Amino acid sequence: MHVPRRFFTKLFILWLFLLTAAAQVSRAEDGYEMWLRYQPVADDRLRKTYQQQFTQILAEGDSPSLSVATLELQRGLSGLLDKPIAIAHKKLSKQALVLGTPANSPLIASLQLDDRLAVLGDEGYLIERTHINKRAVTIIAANSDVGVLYGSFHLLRLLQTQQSVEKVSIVSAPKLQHRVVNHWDNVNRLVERGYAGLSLWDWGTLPDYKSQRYVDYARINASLGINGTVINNVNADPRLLSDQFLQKIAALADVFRPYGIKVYLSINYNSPRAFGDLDLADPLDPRVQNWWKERTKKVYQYIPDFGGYLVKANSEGQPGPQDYGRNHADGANMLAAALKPYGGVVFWRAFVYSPDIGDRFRGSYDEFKPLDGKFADNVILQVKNGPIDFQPREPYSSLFSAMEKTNMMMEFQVTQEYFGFATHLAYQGPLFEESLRTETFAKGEGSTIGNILEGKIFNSKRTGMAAVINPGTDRNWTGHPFVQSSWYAFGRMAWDHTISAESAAEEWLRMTFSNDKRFIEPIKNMMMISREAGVNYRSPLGLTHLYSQGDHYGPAPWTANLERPDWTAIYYHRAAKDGIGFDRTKTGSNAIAQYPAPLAKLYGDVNAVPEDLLLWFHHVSWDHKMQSGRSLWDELVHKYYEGVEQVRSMQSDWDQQEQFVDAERFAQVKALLQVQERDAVIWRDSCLLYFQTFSGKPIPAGYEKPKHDLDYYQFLARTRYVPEPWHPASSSRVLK
Ligand code: BDP
Repeated sequence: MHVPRRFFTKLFILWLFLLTAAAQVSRAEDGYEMWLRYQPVADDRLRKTYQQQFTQILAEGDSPSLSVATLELQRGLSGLLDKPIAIAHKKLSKQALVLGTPANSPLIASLQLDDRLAVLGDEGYLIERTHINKRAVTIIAANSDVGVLYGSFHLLRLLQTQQSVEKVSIVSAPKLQHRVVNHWDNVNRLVERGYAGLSLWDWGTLPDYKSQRYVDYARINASLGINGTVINNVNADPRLLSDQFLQKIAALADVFRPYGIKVYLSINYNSPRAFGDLDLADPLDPRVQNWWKERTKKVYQYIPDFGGYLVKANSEGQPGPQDYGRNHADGANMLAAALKPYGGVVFWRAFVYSPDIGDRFRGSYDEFKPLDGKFADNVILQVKNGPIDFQPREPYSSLFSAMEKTNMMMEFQVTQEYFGFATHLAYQGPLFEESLRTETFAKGEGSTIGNILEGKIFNSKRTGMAAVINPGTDRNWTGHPFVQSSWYAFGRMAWDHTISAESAAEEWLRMTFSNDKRFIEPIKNMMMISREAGVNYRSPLGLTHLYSQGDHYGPAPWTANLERPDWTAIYYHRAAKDGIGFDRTKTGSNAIAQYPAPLAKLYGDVNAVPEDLLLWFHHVSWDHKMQSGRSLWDELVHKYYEGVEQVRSMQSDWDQQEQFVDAERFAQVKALLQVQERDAVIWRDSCLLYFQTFSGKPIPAGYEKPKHDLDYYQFLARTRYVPEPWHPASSSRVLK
């Protein structure tokens, strides 16, 4: 049969067409854009409505923040609407988007919004449809240009998540003042607990070269309303306070300033000694006080809007006021006095646990409670979520309900130090939500952690929330693409602590991947179970810290005999023939007494305590009867197996999403989930086989058998690969 040549030509053209189409569909995305992708709105009808509503961006004023807001809107709208959109500074056209403050925009001023704006403070904004000069417009108005920027990101988020904005009317203001990210970056660019490449800050080329990454980093944070960044590790290198470094840091501050982000520094308490200027760092010594005044003055010469200092003192070997027989308040207040003339603040960390305290849980309360009311008003105590550390589940730190006369802020961890690093998928939104919604009964009902942070319960003057984040030089910033989602949830909840983990997850998914319902529903559920899965296969029912020293990746519940007992795993689980768990009731360490009475009562009652905290507070027998009717041992087995099954269900949820996700991110997440499943099995088997040596009970019928014996898992733990590219900077370095 003769086939005409034309046929082959057509076939070739068709092949070319299909190839290009396929390339478009699966356009590789590497996650760099995070949630600011601004892809064309897929729903045609909606895109057209948006096109009609936004024909022009009109910004009358002129300031760095306003101009980054305008450019972001232009970039966002042009992408989402799939058509170029013009910026104007004077002439108003129909269906314009008008932005500004009454002070810099006569058009906004003409709307007489003063009363409504008055309650929104420096950072709030309103977005609405209205008319100016009889023309229908959408406005973003605020008291400050940064407020306008936040409003711009909010509007873009509405479009990115495909909300109808024809009748938009939004009023928003942050509930907390200091919304801060913490970097644990060392000067040598290794990031403590980072797992996503090297530090973002390229000290070698700063201040001359300002990488685009710094700008994009600022955009990402500003899109959430984050207004502060502590750029270096709490295990701080004193060199950052030197002139050389301050020049470099000033360059970063210049990049961040238009985005409303202030720079803060972690300081080393020994700095006056490290610089070789003094031979002591006693906060009550006038020479030391003067040293800090002078250095701080220098800092402000370089960075006029510098935020302040974050301090880890007398904690895990770091220097501090106690080295001179002084207390934390003496230490913090001395720095506060140096910062005060410039409006700076001290974030003083409460993460302390002295080696001779019997129960580490009690540590920070016992040290700080006696100092309540003694801190200067520009000091904020930065308290970790849990009384121990950033464990997968902890009860809240008892300081939150106890420090009535002290400003306090929350410290969360977005980087997954205890959640499988950048390998496991563990959305932290549910953890943040659980913590923020915890009822403490500090002043009766409604005394949730969120309300305490907001200042509503103790009338605190300064409020805030911080998170340790991990972005590094990895293209997608965070290593695992889903670590981005925890950063996102943190930022949203720092703005408004009542935002739910579920809605933050949904927003993030829509912006980061797809608005398709068939994708969102299963993957949102996957995210929502991921934290609990991580708890279940690691340390269910209130167990905690079953890692080996330093390596916080895999299981080593048998870890014993270290320099300090509270660095071992056996210290935490206390497994023995008679049962398991840490007795923190009256018969034990009585740490429970640090909580308000109703909670102490609840947690102290072995039959009433929420079961997910049972072994935090009680040492119970292996036969203890659980609500399910199972014995404690059987319940433990059940939970560990459930964790593994949850990971398997996460895998199958993800496997079905190929059509909605670009090839690169799809393959990466799929592969990482495979690793997670293998690790979850290792966790489960290691822990159960080890605890079995105490309980003496079998794994009930019906469960798959552990793959190996205990020896095998112990050897595995000893030979495990652990990325640990961090080494705290030397604090004893002498600079002169
Ligand atoms: C611990 C980390 C350690 C940090 C410390 C801290 O393992 O790397 O330096 O917290 O928060 O959980 O200071």
